[in-house]
Amino acid sequence: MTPAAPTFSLDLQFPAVMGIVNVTPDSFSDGGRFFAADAALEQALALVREGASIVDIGGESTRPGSELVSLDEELRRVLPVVEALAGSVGVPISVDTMKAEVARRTLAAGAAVLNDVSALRYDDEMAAVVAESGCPVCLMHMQGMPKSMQDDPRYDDVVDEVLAFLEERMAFALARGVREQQIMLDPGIGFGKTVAHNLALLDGLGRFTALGRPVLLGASRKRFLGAILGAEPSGRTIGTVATTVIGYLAGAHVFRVHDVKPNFEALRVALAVREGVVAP
Ligand code: 7PJ
Repeated sequence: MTPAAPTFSLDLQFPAVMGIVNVTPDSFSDGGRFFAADAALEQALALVREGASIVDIGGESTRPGSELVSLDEELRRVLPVVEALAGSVGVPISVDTMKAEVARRTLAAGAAVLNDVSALRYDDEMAAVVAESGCPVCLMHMQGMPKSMQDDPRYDDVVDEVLAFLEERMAFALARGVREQQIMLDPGIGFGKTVAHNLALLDGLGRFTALGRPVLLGASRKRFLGAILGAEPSGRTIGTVATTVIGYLAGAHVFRVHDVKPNFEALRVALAVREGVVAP
């Protein structure tokens, strides 16, 4: 079967800021799912005003120690939000999911990018959904699964091993009919990694561009920043901006962040320096 034409291709203006839209159970606590979808829409529009050129919607927490949610629950969280955003948010909608059925249903509702933190390993049908839809997909490295991945992560050489993993997942995707142009790659900061592993990956990020595909960096407010700064998540914004600039200079393309405005401003300054791009 010939894959459908992609609704959105990866020839984004790089660097791109991907704004995180949280769809957590808490957002449902005061007023039901309609209001949750409404609040998510407001949040997404605000992120786009601040400079996001993709928004990422996730209904299953993949934070360390978290339990996976059922298909029904994930759909209940994510689908109304994608429906509310599609056609009104003005930028491509990415869905952070490991489940083929969530991918299918949200793509049908107007999502345009899949962000699979399992890199097509969790659900056997995910590769076929990606191949048939033709949509961009992010393949991310994770050692273990969220529930236990921080228990005792070990590597001989974290950069070598994460690179080899992403090469293998890319080959797997291609063998299942995904086209190379659909693929983005992500070292998976915080996913089965100690502070030292995360720092080594950030320091070695330049090596990931050798894989020939856009690199996505997701370091926003993560625990290794707390370990360096002694700060709670809300106090990790400037630390996150530092990772964005480091990532940009190392050749990363997409920056998945909570705080769009400061990260976007830092990227504009970095872009002015490196590319001479000056625009208000
Ligand atoms: C990432 C993600 C990441 C990609 C999360 C959090 C945890 N997807 N989803 N990369 N992190 N591609 O935001 O703290 O780093 S959820």
